[in-house]
Order: sequence, then C-alpha cells, then structure tokens
Amino acid sequence: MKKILKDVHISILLSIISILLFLSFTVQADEIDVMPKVLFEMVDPVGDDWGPGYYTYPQYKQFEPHKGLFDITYFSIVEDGSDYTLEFVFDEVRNPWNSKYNFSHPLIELYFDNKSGGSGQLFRPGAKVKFDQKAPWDVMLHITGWWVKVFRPEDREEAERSIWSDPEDPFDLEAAVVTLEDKTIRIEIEKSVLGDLSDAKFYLLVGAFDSFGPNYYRDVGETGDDWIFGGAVSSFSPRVIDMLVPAGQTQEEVLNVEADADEFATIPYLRISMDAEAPLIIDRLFIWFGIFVVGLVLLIIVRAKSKKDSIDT
Ligand SMILES: [Ca+2]
Ligand SMILES: [Ca+2]
Repeated sequence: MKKILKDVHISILLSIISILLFLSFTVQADEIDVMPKVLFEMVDPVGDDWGPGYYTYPQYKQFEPHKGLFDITYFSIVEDGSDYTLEFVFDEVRNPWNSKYNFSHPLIELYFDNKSGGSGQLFRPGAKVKFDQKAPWDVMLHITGWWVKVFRPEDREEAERSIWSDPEDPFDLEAAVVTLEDKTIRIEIEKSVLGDLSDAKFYLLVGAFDSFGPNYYRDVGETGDDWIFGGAVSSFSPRVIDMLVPAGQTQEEVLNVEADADEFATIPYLRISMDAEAPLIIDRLFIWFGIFVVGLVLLIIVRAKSKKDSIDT
C-alpha cells in the first residue's frame, strides 16, 4: 500500500513537472509571436533632400519652407502580429493640397526582394535610377498622401491602364492604415500583402509627388522653377530627392551622374536581417534549459528518495 502511494506521488510530481515544462515552452513561444519585433531601423541624415547634393527646391510658396519636405530622417519596419508597421519620419511635413493622409509632398517607393526571381527594372521609370541586379524586386509599395498602392512586376501592363482617380483601382491598398503623428507617417499593412520580410533586401526612394509628373515624380530640370527642381546635369539625372543607402556609401555619390552619362545611376540595396533577434532567442533557450535542468534534478532526487525508502522498508 505504502509503495503504491509513493508511486502515485512520483506520478503526480512527474505530471506537474511536465505541465510546467510545457507551459514554459508555450508561454515563451507566445511571447515571441506577440511581441512587436523591429526587423529594420535606420536613421538618415537631416538636410540631404537634394538628390546628388546639388538639386534646388521648386520655388513656389507651396514648397515653403523650401527644405525638409522630402527629407526622410528615420525609417523602420516592425513586425506586429499579422501586420508590418512601416514608419517614415520626415524633417518637415505640410499639407497645402489637403491630401487624404495629411501629407502633400513626398512620394515614397519601397521595393522588396523577398523571393527568388523578380525584376531588375523600376516598376515605372519615373525615378530614373536602376537597381543592383543582385537584388531583383518582387513586390513594391507606391505611397503618396492620397494612396498606398502595391504592385508586382507582372502588374506593369494593367497599372498603365489605371489612373489615379479610379475608384476601382485594383492596386489601391485600401486596407492599409495610414496615420500621421507629428512628422511620422505610419503605415500598417497585413503581412500577407508583402510576404515574409524577415530576410528581405529592399530599396527606399523618396521623390516629390506631382500628380502631372512622369509616373507621379516631380521633374528635375537643369534650372529649377516654381514647380520643378533644378540641378539636372543630364537626361539621366535621377528624380530621387532623398533615399537610404547602406553604410559605407553616400547618397551623393550614388545619385551622381556625369554630364556625359549614358545610363542611369545604380542604387544599392539595404538588407533586413534577423541577426539582432538572435540574442533574445538564445536568452530564452537558456531559460528553457534552466527549467529543464531544475526539473531533471528534482526528478533524480525524488527517484533516489523513493528508492532509499523502499530499501528502508
Ligand atoms: Ca534625409
Ligand atoms: Ca538620405
């Protein structure tokens, strides 16, 4: 009878340890899933909304204060449950043309390479740059104060047919939640729209929105005027006003073309890497391992004690 009771105790103890172990695994795993994860963040210099370093602002009063309106200073991608949240901070945000999302000036294009294959060309040529052929893109976001659109390389032909005021535009991502808080534009997009970004490469271009401009980019001429930028040296001069570049390179070098250029400037990609998350996961592995060891030691003690008791009786 005493032996049966001891066996029951051991079984109960084993069950409790198993449940604790199980809970510790599931709780930790849930936390990892639920906690927002910063996949990428980067600051960009203030005062570089000048393309290759020498573009001049359009002069009309709706571009006052003639600085900062296209100057991205921070960008991040956060994975939060089933969404990605993109944050773009600008040095100055104004809305003289009463856009839907409360910012009138920047046109943002984000190209992601997160699959094999893809396109090495701009979706539409407005930006006048070319991509690093090592990172062909698979999905891109085209963002203005009036819309967030998502395109894939195979959408080119159909996109040509759609116009910006089309209420039935199939590329308009109406489900995207766009908010402006001070000078931060925040966009929440369902992960499934973009696909997995945890190991993606990407390009981020900032132009100036112009509803009549080439592919909505405000033009850059040799000399600027009320409505266009000045400073182009060739027909290959980019219409990119600010951008992110990887460490070791400068935007001014990347976007510069010479007067006798015969091709567009090649822009480098940035990489999203989950390396920063590794220490967190390793920490948790240590916690799990610790719990496992404690459980194992308890089990050995109980076993030894029960063995000793049975010898004693
Ligand atoms: Ca900047
Ligand atoms: Ca920049």
